[in-house]
Amino acid sequence: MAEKLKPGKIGGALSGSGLRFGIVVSRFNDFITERLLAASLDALERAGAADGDVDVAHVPGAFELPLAAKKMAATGRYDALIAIGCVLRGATSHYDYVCSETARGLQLAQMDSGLPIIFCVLTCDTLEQAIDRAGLKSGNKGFEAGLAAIEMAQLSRKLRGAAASSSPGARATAGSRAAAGKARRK
Ligand code: INI
Repeated sequence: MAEKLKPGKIGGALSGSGLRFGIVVSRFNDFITERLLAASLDALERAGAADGDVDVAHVPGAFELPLAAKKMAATGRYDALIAIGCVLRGATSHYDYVCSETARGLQLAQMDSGLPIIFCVLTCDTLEQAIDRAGLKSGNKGFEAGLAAIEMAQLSRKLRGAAASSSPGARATAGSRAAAGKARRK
């Protein structure tokens, strides 16, 4: 066990103030998705996000979430996105295609854009399981998604700042600033 090493910690604070969020919500199973949306908005509001800094777009079903999220990311307006959906298993394999392509598409959109896209898509065998995750026995996954969006937006800002200050150009500028300071002090 390491005893002396104190690693630098880079964390995302849970403050939504000054950050902009986009939420894309599927209308399919809206009995569930609107509850997830309400809880996400609640988390953002409690953490200090302002009215004009949160936009909500609706799409027909979970399968449409990735394209809408990708287009929202391309606007450059947001610090993080939340994708909300609910896929319920039916009698055919349709469920598997919708689940896997939605997850894959959202991950691709996130990796291509570099913008955090929080995966708030319930994939349940039964309606009861979905209800449990939208405000009943298992809490509300929408609220958790709101917190995750804030944390990832903050962390991304910090990492962008860290990258900018450790780039060769920034190091050179910092180096010449230090040299100029030394020269002035001489
Ligand atoms: N979309 C969902 O969001 N949840 C589902 O449970 C679902 N099922 O079961 O079919 C669903 N299907 C629609 C799909 O997401 C697309 O909207 C549709 O195929 C049009 O592209």
